[in-house]
Amino acid sequence: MKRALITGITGQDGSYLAEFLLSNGYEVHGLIRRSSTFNTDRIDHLYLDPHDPQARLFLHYGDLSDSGQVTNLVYNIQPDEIYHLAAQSHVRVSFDMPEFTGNITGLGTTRILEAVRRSGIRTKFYQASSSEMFGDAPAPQNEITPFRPRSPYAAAKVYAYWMTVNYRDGYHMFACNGILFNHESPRRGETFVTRKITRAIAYIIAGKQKKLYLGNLEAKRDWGFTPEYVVCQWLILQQDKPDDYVIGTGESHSVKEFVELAFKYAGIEIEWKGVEAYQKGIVKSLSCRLQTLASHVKVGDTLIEIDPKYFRPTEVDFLRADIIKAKKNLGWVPKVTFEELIKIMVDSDMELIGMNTPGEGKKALKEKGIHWTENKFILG
Ligand code: NAP
Ligand code: F7E
Repeated sequence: MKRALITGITGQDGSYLAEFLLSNGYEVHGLIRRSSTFNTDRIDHLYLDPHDPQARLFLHYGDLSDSGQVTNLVYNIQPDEIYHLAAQSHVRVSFDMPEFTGNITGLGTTRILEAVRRSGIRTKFYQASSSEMFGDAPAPQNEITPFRPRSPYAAAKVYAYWMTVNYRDGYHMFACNGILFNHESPRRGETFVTRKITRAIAYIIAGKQKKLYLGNLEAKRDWGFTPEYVVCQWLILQQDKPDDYVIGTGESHSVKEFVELAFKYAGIEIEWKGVEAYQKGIVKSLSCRLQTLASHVKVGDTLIEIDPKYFRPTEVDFLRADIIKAKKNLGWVPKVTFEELIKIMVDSDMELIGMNTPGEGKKALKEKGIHWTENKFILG
């Protein structure tokens, strides 16, 4: 039985990766932070009491700022594979907390790499690198595109990227960077733009929220479906040689397109009025289904407004992945499309608030052999 250590197991990616590794026979260890309220929602469905002979998921307290604890854990667990996913991962927040972000998102990686080196164990190491590192480099971006980071978060990830390469070259470690473009899912944190939008739609329809306040609508991202991306994280560590890979869909869409399609799927057609960066999203028409479901929403209502507090001092305008290398070496191609991703997320947020959904998201997954039951995704 292979043994894996996941940092960031309570996050979006960590939870799907844990699910995937457990379903593939791994023993999984996760690093979690102590918090005054529960932070294990995303993995509760995987957890068994450690006394249960069936238990294969084990959680350990620790923090990326605590090198002693991290070193002890790596040494005691002796994992075959380490997936280092933990980070202060919010780009906007990194402008408010640049030093903290450098410490956790940047130096955190060095602490794990050093823990491996000092404990002398042989383990494969995965670093969660990010498309944000490309910043304003022209699209499409691939493994040889130079990094031009545009935020404290991206700068910290560039540092961690090069530390991973250095430990691979200098100490012959099996250390790899997965340079993942944005990936989303029903488990995405509520303050990232996709989830913020799909959740707001459910709340507006349920009459629990009046408006959605957003920042820059023109930014373009390459958005994929997270359960498919964690398979790549695993595939990267199963190759004969350690290497770095760009993972994305190869398609790019603006935040505005995401908003329009998500609202349309829920039954609300949006039109934009007003000046460039401060446009308002107004209800142009409503589907019959929506008129019955949410009679409080009317044609002419303003549902989306811009709040400048969500603008970033420096923005990344256009990201689109060139995934030729991943296709060739990993044999990986994403199945879930942009429109399907939106439907999956809207369905999920409507379900969470107790409403019937149009159901096309689930249908699309089923057709692709991905089973979505009780909060779990099982990749066929
Ligand atoms: P996420 O949902 O924000 O999860 C971050 C995880 O890191 C959480 O488990 C969090 O624990 C943990 N963490 C934060 N600070 C920590 C600390 N000081 N010590 C220990 N653990 C800490 O992020 P994600 O979307 O799953 O992304 C996973 C990784 O991929 C991150 O490194 C992110 O930067 C990177 N990435 C993400 C994307 C994307 O589109 N999602 C794309 C490229 C790269 P709590 O639950 O206690 O907060
Ligand atoms: O922003 C714009 C915002 O915060 C996407 C992280 O997982 O992916 C993520 O970083 C775009 C940006 O993701 C709002 O300005 C408009 O242009 O969802 P986001 P991100 O910054 O791309 C990368 C790959 C990571 O590595 C990160 O860890 O949307 N935007 N209005 C907004 N963004 C937010 N959050 N909130 C808004 O109201």
